[in-house]
Amino acid sequence: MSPVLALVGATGAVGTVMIDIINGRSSVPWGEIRLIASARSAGKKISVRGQELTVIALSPEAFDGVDVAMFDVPDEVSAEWAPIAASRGAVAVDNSGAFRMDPDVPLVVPEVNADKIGERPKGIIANPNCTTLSMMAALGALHREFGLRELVVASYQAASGGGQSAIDRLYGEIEALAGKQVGVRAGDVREVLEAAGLPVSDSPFPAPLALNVVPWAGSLKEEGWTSEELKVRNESRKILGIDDLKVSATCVRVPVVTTHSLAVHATFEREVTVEAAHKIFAAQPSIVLVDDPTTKTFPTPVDVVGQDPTYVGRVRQALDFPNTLDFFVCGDNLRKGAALNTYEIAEELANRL
Ligand code: 11C
Repeated sequence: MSPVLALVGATGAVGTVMIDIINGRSSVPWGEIRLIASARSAGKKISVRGQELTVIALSPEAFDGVDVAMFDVPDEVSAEWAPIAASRGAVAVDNSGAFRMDPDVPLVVPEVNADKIGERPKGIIANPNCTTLSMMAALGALHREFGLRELVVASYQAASGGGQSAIDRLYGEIEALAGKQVGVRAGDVREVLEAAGLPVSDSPFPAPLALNVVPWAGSLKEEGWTSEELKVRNESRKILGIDDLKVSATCVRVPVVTTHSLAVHATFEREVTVEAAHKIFAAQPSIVLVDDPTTKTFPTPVDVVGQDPTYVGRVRQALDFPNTLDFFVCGDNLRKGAALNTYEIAEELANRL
């Protein structure tokens, strides 16, 4: 019998992208797709692969008969409900941060560590944070060839990583500032935003995002690091299976709607060349190499948004570090960074059932 797939959080931002991804597949292995959301959204009708499906309310019984349950919900909802889904016989594939660092929960990027999918004593598999995920296909491929030792990254994160309210805030700021000659004196952007009823105190970001960059993502953790920076460090180590990988990350929010970018400085055990890296990137189906410095061809978020692959460019051998490559990656944080990777894990599970 064909397996049953459940999508928890079907009406949320990532859930909506998930349905888009399912609708875009040429074929799917599922005999039934069940849409689950909060009681508030229950009863809503959503078209999935030509069928009008009714969203049902989250309850233990909603998981009966489900083989794979994908969770696109906040951490606390996953923490409570993924174990319930697992206890009802489903494999929970969770896109929240609730289980990522649990030693009994694999953290999976299929093209890097699909072998971990079978090791799931709790019946839960975690999907990484979108910032970490955006560089994993590239780093996994390079690591297999050259042995990764050290990673220094700066992220350029889109507003949508903060959810719909963060997207709305960016659009609101852009509208308030449009046509004004601002950004020329310290404080002038804040003044215009305040006059437009958009004080920074009401923003999901700790500073204006439009016409600006904001070196902060997530919450404050020990010694001045943010949660996002620590996720990049801890999750990279776990996915790549390098416990002692040296990592230093600075996470920055930029006025982009969707698609995270990262400037990566990666040091390997063995000497690397741009030519060898190009070959490795070109051979990886989930990577698109866009790299011609002579024509100033490189990936940028506006050209990558809405697409599945990770885009890689600006590949350079670091001048003063023979074993180090510098490169730039862009990945849609709602697709491969969230919904797509979760769905790829679910499909991999379906193949193994
Ligand atoms: C952001 N990366 O851009 C975050 C959003 O751990 O799944 C995803 C948070 C997470 O703000």
